[in-house]
Amino acid sequence: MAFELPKLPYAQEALEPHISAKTLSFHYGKHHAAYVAKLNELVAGKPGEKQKLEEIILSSAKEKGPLFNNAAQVWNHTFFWNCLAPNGGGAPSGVLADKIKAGFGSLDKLKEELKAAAVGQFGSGWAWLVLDRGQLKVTKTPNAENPMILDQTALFTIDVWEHAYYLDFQNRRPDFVQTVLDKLVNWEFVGRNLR
Ligand code: MN3
Repeated sequence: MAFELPKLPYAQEALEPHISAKTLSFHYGKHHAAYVAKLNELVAGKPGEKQKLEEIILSSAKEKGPLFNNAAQVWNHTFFWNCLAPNGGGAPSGVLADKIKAGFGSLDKLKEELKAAAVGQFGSGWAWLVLDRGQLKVTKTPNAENPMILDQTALFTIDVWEHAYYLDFQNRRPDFVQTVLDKLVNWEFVGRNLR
């Protein structure tokens, strides 16, 4: 197997009561795993087998076909799991805190922008905090698209595909997003992505 499903950085029940073990068992154990399996199928016997995930994403970004979609979804989900932590939330510190204050005025303002992006993404996709030419920005992307293909550095993301929240929140995407922002963000990981 060229690509492997990375281990979750915490136990499947570790994000409860906010995100259930049942959601993670499907979202990580089925959806994320399926993207890895499909990617392996697509690169079998091809140059992609020996490429890095990032190389595949960048080289297939123009067509946005199955190879891009599965490779990018593998990357996006691995990144998303790392953006969350049991006992997450709270406030960032250090350089990240300074940059948030300079760029958005306050952490609350940043959270408002992230929520608006996440709720405003029509259909499936992702909301992001990115570094774009030295500036923090909030963005959103449809389907599997991500900041890498726009020459931006991803700092944080929220998956807003329905499979991310439907078992726990049903149609209430805004409540899911608010819960992630208030209770689960791993600000330490987000800050590390600045470097
Ligand atoms: Mn997902």
